[in-house]
Amino acid sequence: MEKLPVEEQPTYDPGCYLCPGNSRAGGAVNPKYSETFVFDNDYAALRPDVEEFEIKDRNLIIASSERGLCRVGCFSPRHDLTIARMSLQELRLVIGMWSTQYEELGAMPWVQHVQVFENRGAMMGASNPHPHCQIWANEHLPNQAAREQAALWEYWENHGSCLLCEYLAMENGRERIVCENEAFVALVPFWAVWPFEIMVISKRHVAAMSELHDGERDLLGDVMKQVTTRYDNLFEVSFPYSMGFHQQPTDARPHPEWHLHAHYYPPLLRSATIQKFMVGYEMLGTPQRDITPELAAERLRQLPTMHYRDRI
Ligand code: H2U
Repeated sequence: MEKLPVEEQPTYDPGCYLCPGNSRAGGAVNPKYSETFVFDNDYAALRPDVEEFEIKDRNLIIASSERGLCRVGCFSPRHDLTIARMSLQELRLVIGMWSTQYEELGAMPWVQHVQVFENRGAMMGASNPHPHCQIWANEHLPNQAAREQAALWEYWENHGSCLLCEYLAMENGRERIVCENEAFVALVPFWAVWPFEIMVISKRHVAAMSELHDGERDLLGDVMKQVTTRYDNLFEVSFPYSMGFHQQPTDARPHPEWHLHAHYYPPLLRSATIQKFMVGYEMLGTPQRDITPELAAERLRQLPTMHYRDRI
């Protein structure tokens, strides 16, 4: 159980491109924001004005252009905070920002999918400890969303009910649940491949964050704080992960099959420095688990709900 020294961050870092009042690449200057702040990514991977093209070479080499928009969202003006260490009031603003972005980008006639995600920690490629997320809006569904869409739709067609509602009912009271509140459940899914992978699923059948009422938004903040606090407490380190929300496509069609959820994919396995690598057999064969989902859930469940850095 190696432990890392606590990495203290200043509340404001003059060299940080996300702190209020600081400059970013290309000369833009952040406003002196006091709550959340969203801007167009200065190195956007997707652009709205890309020229349309298609490549189809003997059905083996196939590609087409993709229009899109990339944004960055700051959770707080404070450089030193993380979701686990933010108050429920502060998290309410973050969830409001995600919901507004989903609605605003999704309302563009050509945008079919909005992906909100957070890379947390250098191990997951985050460029900066300042609490932030990315938001990508696409002209087409990306692969993961398309696979989920197909599975949810097939289940809906065959059973006349929602796959995730049924799954949640099956998991109720069982050993893969990590924590829950009145509106959300956090569990290690039966099919998890990352050691401490978690899925957060809304109890009510809603397809997007924008359908949540105020009380449910607060409960989303609560469950996210519970999950990330347990993560941090596991190895007493600011736990790295990539997480993101899956919400219904914004293609202006009804999606009764869709069910709002978030995936957390953390890389750590045994300590603050021992990480799970998806290599060898995983790359060439299939992913395999080091610990069972039930054991992972039990370990996370048994951790204190108070953040280790707040303990005296
Ligand atoms: P990540 O930490 O998940 O990499 O997100 C930060 C994003 O911020 C990243 O996509 C962008 C990078 O392109 N960025 C700017 O938009 N402006 C900057 O001045 C630096 C980084």
